[in-house]
Amino acid sequence: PAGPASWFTESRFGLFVHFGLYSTAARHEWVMSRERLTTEQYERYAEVFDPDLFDARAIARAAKEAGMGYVVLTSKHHDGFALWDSAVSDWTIARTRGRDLVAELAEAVRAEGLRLGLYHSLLDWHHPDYTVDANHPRRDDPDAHALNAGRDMARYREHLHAQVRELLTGYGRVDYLFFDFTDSRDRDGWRGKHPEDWDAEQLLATVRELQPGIVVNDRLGIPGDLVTPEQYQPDAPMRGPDGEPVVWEACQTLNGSWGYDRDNTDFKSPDLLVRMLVDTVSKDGNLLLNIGPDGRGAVTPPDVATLAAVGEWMRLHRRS
Ligand code: FUL
Repeated sequence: PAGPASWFTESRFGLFVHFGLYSTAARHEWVMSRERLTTEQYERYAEVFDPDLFDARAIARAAKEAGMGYVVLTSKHHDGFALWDSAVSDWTIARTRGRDLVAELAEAVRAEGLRLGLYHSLLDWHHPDYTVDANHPRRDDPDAHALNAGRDMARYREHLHAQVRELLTGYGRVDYLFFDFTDSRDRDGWRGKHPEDWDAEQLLATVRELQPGIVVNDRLGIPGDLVTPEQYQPDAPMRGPDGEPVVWEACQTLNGSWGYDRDNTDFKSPDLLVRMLVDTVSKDGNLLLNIGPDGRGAVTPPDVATLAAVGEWMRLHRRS
């Protein structure tokens, strides 16, 4: 695979935005799995989810002012809910509210001269063909194993490929794609998911064909352009299997949760975050720092304040 474009390693600092139906529930983006919610229970949130305060321009501006070079939005998280106008699904914000947040963000980041990234979940707890596994909300159902008999990953795979194709053909240049994730562990009597479940090689080839310059992570379960340590700082520049340097990007939360988690106020201080940024850059990595807008799409006051404080440091100390 082609190495990542230099814009990526040069910009060093990006904004991750976890936003979706789970933001309305306001108790972590894994709420559907953690609380074993049924599809019917979870669908209730779609009735009230209205991102009336989601302001892509404000988000792009905040990223720019924080000294970041790119913004990565969750086009779809593990709950399967699409933030764009997907033609192959009714489980979308376009269907419920007539919005296309990917289009809104694409326009906004370009207006700020930033690069556009998408996070796209391989897991899909809402799709009827996605098989139950150890992460799935239905895993504790007495009839869960029987459920899988009627589920067909080949059909889900078609849906996944079709949606990725939409994202990479409908929004102009997409600079970065964060697939998430391949958990191959067989656990608690459940088969894990494997690169073949996504037809990872074919999916990656399609991605590169549709967006030749794109930077793709390694969470399809096959090598990509970069590795993505999650919620930890590597103790040295990261290396590949033969000791060669690799491109890496640490993704970090502000409070341990990616999606809006109303009662979790255990925030990292701007001082700590600046140290993490310096630590990352000193080891040749990128830092992808996350915010979780609330159920209406507003960037919360602590997140606004944190980005502003880090931006202030960047203004005084960055050299490019
Ligand atoms: C993980 C996901 O399960 C989390 O919810 C989050 O999106 C993180 C960045 O990746 O694998």
